[in-house]
Amino acid sequence: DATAAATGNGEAVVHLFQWTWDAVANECTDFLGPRGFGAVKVSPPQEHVVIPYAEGGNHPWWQDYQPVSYRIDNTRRGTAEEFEAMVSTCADSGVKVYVDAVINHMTGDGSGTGSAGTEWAKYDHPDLFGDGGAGYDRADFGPCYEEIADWNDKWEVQNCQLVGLADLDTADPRVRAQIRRYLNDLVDMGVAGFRVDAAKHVPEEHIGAILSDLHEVPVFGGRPEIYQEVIGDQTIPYTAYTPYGDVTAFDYQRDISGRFANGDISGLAHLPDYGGLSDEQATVFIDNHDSQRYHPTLTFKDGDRYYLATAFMLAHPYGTPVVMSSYDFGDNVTEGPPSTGSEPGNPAGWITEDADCSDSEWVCEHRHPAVAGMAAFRNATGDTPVVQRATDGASRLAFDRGDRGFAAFNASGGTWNLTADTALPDGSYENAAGSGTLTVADGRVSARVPANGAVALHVGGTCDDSAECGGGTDPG
Ligand code: ARE
Ligand code: CA
Repeated sequence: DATAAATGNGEAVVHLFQWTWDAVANECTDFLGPRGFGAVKVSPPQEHVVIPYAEGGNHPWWQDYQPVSYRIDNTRRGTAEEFEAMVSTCADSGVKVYVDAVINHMTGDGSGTGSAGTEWAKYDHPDLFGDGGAGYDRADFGPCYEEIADWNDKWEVQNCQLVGLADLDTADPRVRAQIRRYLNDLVDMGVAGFRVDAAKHVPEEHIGAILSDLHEVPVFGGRPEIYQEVIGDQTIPYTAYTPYGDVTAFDYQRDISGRFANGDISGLAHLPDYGGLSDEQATVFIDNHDSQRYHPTLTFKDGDRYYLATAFMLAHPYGTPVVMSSYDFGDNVTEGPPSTGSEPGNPAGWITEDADCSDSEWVCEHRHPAVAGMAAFRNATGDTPVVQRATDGASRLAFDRGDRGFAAFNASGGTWNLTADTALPDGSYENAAGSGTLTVADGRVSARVPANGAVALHVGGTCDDSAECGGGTDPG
């Protein structure tokens, strides 16, 4: 594929939520690698609780977030062999695998048998690596054994229990060593990064200690990429965690998704450091697997406007972008986390079958025509600065990315007939955020930007004289 040859793989991440390892591997080969996406974030790979579900025998997605052990040999998404094959297949396509690392806690109340067959109780996880050599017992949890009650009390938020999940004593060197062993085992398999789940609930200096000597990533080299899930507030700011890796910019998520939902985007050429997070420190996203259920400002259910926001995220240099890729969970939206067994309308089978983007249950936001070409745009534009070129009312915005790219966003219901200056070299360019060809002549571009759509042109996306533009691209 010419696109891959032209651009290589960059920083854009796709979260293939709940996809099986086999399906992720196929997507790396068929789509993510060739399109220049740099990484895929996968669901937590460790052994998890098995929660009986409503009729139909299905299980809720959130059982993944209750570790029983650090074995990866049997989760809802596949075997250890399939996991390792996925990591190497993705690397062959230049795509890094990022793991969702659940390190703050283990299971909730009760007891049972985990997905790989390990017996567990809330404060008893006797066999962490499947070799009988290490376990957690009550002394490895705490110091608080109650649920977080006062969210304005930093000590409670970090040491008590998030939704009743047994909170690990991450001050304890033995606990740190077990977590580090889990992460390093993954790195040794080729895992190149981690989303640290519930990082806000682990004291920041403990995160620093746990991550301090992670192994070098095979194939790609360097330390694993880290992004920490922190929903910052006055009690615990995002910036508490910046010494240890990137941090999820929920303030960006709320602002950008809200503005695209409201058609209020003309001021977005230059973005603030959301929550105090610099461009280099922020992980950005339009929605994630929690927000799309609990606070759904803008999701795939909103159609074109959602994809427009995602294209904007990929076109604008602020932060490291994560594209959400979902399964259709119907009308199942709640105001807060669901209680056990309370999620109706999540049909059996959806979250364990291999994903296939021709199957409507897997939404595959990352393959949408407004999104699919935008990793290549991001790769082509690199760190070049944003130069605003046009606005029209509150809902329309166009900017250059240095002399590497030009993009226009139209969050209104009518076509935007736009003529603007651009530093992009004269020539004919494929629209990376839609279809068709646009011409830059005498330093100006004219475009009909569709209602609730975008155009995005970049160097390397130039139409070859002989080739039909709209299919492939000419790397020359
Ligand atoms: C489930 C049941 C619970 C039950 C528990 C234990 O739903 O009723 O008590 O199990 O038996 C996911 C689900 C949870 C689920 C959990 C474990 O969302 O419903 O609990 O898995 O199976 C806070 C945290 C943030 C967290 C969000 C959800 O700070 O870290 O809450 N997000 C991550 C993941 C989740 C995951 C977990 C953490 C746990 O992304 O998917 O939970 O591993 C304000 C605060 C925020 C707070 C937010 C909650 O904004 O500032 O800090 O986020 O409200 O909306
Ligand atoms: Ca904790």
